[in-house]
Amino acid sequence: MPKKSDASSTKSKASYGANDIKILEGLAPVRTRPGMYIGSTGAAGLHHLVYEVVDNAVDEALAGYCTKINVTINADGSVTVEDNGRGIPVERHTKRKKMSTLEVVMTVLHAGGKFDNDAYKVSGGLHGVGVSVVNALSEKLVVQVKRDGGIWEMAFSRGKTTEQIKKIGTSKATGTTVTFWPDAQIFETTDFDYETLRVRMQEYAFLNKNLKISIKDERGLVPKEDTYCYSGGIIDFVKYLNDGKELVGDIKTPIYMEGEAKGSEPDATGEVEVAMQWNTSYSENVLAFANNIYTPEGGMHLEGFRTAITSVINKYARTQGILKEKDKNLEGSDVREGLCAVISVKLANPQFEGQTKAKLGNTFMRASVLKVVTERFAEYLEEHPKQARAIVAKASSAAKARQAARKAREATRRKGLLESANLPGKLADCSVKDPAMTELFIVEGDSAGGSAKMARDRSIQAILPLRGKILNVERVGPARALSSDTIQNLVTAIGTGVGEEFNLERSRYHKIIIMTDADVDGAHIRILLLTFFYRYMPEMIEAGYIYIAQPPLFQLKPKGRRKGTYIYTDEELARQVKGLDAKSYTVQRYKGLGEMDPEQLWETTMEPKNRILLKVDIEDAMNADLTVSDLMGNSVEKRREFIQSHARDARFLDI
Ligand code: 1YM
Repeated sequence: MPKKSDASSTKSKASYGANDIKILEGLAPVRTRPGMYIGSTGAAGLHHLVYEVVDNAVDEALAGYCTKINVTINADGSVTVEDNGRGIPVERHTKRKKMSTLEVVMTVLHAGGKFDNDAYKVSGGLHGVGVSVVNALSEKLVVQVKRDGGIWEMAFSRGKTTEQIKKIGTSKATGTTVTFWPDAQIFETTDFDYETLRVRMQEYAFLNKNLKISIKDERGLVPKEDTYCYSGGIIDFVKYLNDGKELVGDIKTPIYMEGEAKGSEPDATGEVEVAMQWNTSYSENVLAFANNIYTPEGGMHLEGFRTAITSVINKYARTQGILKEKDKNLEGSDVREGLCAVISVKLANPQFEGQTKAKLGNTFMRASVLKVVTERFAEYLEEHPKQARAIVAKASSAAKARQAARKAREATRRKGLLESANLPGKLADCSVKDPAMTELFIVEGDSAGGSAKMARDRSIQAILPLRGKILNVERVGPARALSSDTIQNLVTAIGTGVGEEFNLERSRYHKIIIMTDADVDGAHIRILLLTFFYRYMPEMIEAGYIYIAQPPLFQLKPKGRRKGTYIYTDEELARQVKGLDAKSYTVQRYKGLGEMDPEQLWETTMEPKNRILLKVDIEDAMNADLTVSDLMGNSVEKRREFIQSHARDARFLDI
């Protein structure tokens, strides 16, 4: 029987019998090959220790006995995880008569009632290894259990018992508290990052409704604390992801579907939950989880979900006559345009596959998710005709845009826009043909373009002036984007093509340098260009081919001299003029590149030996996507804020 993932529902369950534990092996192998158990000994592995302990507490919540989990990064760098569940059993273990059950749980690999087939294990970290692994990899670990009216304590070092179980007090409450000091002999770093843990705790709270999770950092002068608890669970997760976005069909509350998962094998059981809501953007944001673990590579649950929504929407569109007999079916990518969804499945024996073990392999989950979503979503569409029409309309317009974009790409190819003979007239190309040596400056406006053409080293530097602003590709579909002259010129000059036809090897330059004015308009054009690259040529960013030039903001000139020093930031200017007599110098402020003569532009911004170039990189594609959508989506407020705060600073590169 699947357990409900509602942490507030308390169920009666026969209490754990100490006999249920299966004895496996000791902890020595964990210390010899830590990577096998926690993935790595870097920062990721270190944080995994916390998740492993929290997973135990979350399991207790899923079983219906725990409602609150507190995580604290202590002042000395250790971490404490506390729950208000039943407490790990402390009585003597039936098979290992000399040991308490608590000691077995802490010192024996894979020990735990959770590993029984009948008592099904729901949570469990990426490797599902349990708290004994954390013990093995900690210089010290202290566990306290409140249970049966008493408080019990035990201590360990590197997995070995250092203090036997003893009763240290009485308490009417129940729960488990684990404090551990990660072993510096094992980990490359033992410094926990609050943000990393905070984000993960918020995710746990979204995925387990009504479970209250607090996280605290007591290391700094000002302690940090955040508390999460969501009565809507993944419905609240989707609302959070869609915050500030314009919604399709006025569907203010995400569509929610749940049901049982069942396969033919006896242990193939679990549960399925999905929440989804479309926004008017062009991107897809579907997050799939299995047993509270994010599966970025997808897997069976995601496959079932995708198949279901595509077929339900097509079927509905046909029966309603929105799709005519001659019309082609809507494709998966059409129905997922603008879709934000969270899929969360919980199952007995999860199999994580793929390179990074980030893909769910249990095949029964495909059919289970397919069934739940097909039934529930079809019902939803029947019951909400207005919303259903809006969803189908969004998918149909995506299909039209897809067909138009294909035509535009074909036309691009037919016109030979990718052939160098058809390079845009505005491009002042360089003479060297080896892309590894050449650079393309994208310059705002014809006047700056003129200066740049005069200033450049024409053997290796090409100049492409852009007239006015480029389209916001976040807000128009690919058909419009690719038919714009400015974008066509850009694509042709670069030479790689876009979309399915993109080919990095055809890039005509290995440095594409965005050179815009240091004012608000310049900042705006820069972000529009970055959005274009992010959406249409992300490979160029990944290859490290996209740069931002940094022109100076000021020239500080001693009176009577022809030449002064160039200054690139406000702070630097303040530093330089401090203590100078105001009458002894002048400050020239450059508002635009056009104000510099070609010689100055060369010296300060283009000459390889002097200039400052900032490489654009996408460290975390998911965050980048959120940031770009935030900035370029519909929230005028966020965009204005951004432009104001970055107008004078070209170093906003974490986009
Ligand atoms: C801060 C970490 O480990 N909580 C926790 C663990 C257990 C129980 C309750 C528990 C489980 C069961 C019965 C059961 C564990 N028990 C075991 C084992 N928090 C934390 N809270 N009674 C208590 O699963 O039947 C392993 S974990 F094996 F002893 F049952």
